[in-house]
Amino acid sequence: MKILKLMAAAIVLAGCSGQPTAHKTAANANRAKLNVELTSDDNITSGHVISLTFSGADTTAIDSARATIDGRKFRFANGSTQIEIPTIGMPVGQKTIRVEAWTGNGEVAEGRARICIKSDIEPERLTYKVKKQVPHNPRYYTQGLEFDGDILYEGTGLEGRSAVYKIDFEKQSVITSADLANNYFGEGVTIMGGKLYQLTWRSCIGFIYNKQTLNKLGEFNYSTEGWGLTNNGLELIMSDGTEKIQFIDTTTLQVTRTIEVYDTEGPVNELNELEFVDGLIYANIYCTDNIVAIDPESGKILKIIDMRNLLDESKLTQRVDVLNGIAYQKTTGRWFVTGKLWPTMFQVEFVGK
Ligand SMILES: [Ca+2]
Repeated sequence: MKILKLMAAAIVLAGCSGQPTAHKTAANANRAKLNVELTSDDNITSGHVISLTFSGADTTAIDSARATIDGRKFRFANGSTQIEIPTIGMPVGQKTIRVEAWTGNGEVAEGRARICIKSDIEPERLTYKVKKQVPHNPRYYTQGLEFDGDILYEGTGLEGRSAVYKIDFEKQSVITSADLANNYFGEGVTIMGGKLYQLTWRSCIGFIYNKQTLNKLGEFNYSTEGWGLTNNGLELIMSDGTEKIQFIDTTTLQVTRTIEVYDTEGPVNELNELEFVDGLIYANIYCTDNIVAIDPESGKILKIIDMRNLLDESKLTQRVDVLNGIAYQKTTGRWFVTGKLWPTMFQVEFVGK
């Protein structure tokens, strides 16, 4: 009978433990280990090829082997312990490559390697022009900003001051609002299917409201911090302060997939307030003047918009915090940007540098 040498060794070792009947089961549960070695760099650019080889098994006993990355499977040529895996079409980010090898009797050996894929796209560099300035309540610690027709919804943070506001944008008047309990720090908001969803920062809980009345309809949970929120009409799209963006099914309220956001240098973290426009996720990056546009499939950054000097702080008498809040009004094609405690909301146009 053909058998992997390491598998045989595992069974022999198990035999020394004095539990003969459990040998096979234990060996199968703890698969024999393959050493997987990258022969290409472990930090590569999207589009390049991952090369790897494995060892640690009797290769003459192996009937077939495959590598799995991001759920995609690549079969090794018969008898080969080397493979080249194209990365075209793969999302960027940290990946685990799993290699499995089978013998004729179905026994398996397994090993893993880690790799990081960076973006191959040099982002378009943009800046802005201010078209108009409108007042913004300087008491609002803006964490979520989104239009629904003529209505602007704004979610605010800080413990004891967190709320969500439904605002008649033209009249600049609050139609209704809902306060969060004092122990919650409000974060991103988004409107989908007649409901408003709101995140909290570190409480791992989100709230669901009727968008008309702001009466609370329910809650949902997540395992990370909550930062920005938007949606693509099908799923909620959420940032958590890292380079990751999670997609949440609104029926099950479970995370369905996650992307990692990278530029050509590496991961871009602290993605904060979000806006989904024309198939791209826009995110302002915490404590910077940058808004980035992200491909929601690959995680690659396609545009970087430099928002430096948007708010002239020299004339301000009150304290302000960082830029946070992007809202695109679909009905008029207007972009608005503001910040935490800013007295002004800016209608802007993004232009080439
Ligand atoms: Ca937004």
